[in-house]
Amino acid sequence: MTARFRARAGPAARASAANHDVAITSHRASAQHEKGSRMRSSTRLLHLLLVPLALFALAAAPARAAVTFTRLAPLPFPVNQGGVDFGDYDNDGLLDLAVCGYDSTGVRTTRIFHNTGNGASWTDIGAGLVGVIGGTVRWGDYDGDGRLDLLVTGQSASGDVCLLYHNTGSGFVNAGAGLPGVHNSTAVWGDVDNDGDLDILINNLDGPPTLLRNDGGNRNNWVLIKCVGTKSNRSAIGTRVKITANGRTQIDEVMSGSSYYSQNDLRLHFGLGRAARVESVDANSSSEYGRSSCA
Ligand SMILES: [Ca+2]
Ligand SMILES: [Ca+2]
Ligand SMILES: [Ca+2]
Repeated sequence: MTARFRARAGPAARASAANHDVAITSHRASAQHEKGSRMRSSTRLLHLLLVPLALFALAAAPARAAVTFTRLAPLPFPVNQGGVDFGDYDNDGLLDLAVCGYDSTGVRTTRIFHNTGNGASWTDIGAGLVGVIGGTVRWGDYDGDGRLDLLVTGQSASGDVCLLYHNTGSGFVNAGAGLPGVHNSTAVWGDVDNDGDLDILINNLDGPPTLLRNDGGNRNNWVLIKCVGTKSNRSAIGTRVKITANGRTQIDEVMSGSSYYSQNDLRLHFGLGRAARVESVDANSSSEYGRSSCA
């Protein structure tokens, strides 16, 4: 009896791979089948009713796209007491990586890794940045020239720092912005006065925040893009926006809660250099929760 039951359970178990509800119904019907003809009749009737209902439910259910996850290569190296940020500093369409913190040998470090294989391989570009811990790294185009610059905050070997590195197109140099040092806290970008350049908000440990207005960063042209989800995810987190202006294509993504205890302005800022118009804007946000519209 048990053997027959298990034998009948086999096909039902295999059916469960296609639909869990159908498999459970079949399994229970098989167990009751051994208890008498009256029960057999009722279970047959139940089965006859439930199977068409299950098939109807299958037909009525919205189709779900198959989802797979592929493990990529490990990120370049582990850090302790640090921060991380993604940004496409060389405008090749692949998000690159900035990292700061203690490395595996206990040395303070700040590094930029070039994404050389769609996330599968990374190359340390040897940017020569000041190493920090207890802080963060932030990509942002402070001068609107179309190339992402890097803000580095935290505790260096010589004290607390907030350093702005200018992206020259062939490397990163200290912009000499004279920003106040940040101790065990963070800094973020956002255009708080809506004048087209990115300002800086520093969240100080055990002290009031410091707001630094960018004066002169909007001498180049710029565009601010706000994305809104149409169903849920109203903040459009995860939306990737691609713009092209004067033949240069840039990408950015709406990110939330990134790096160290903080997040940037949810609007995406693109510096356009001398380009007077944006030739194309593309937002990729397909999901079962709806698409995003951007303005
Ligand atoms: Ca890149
Ligand atoms: Ca720049
Ligand atoms: Ca501003």
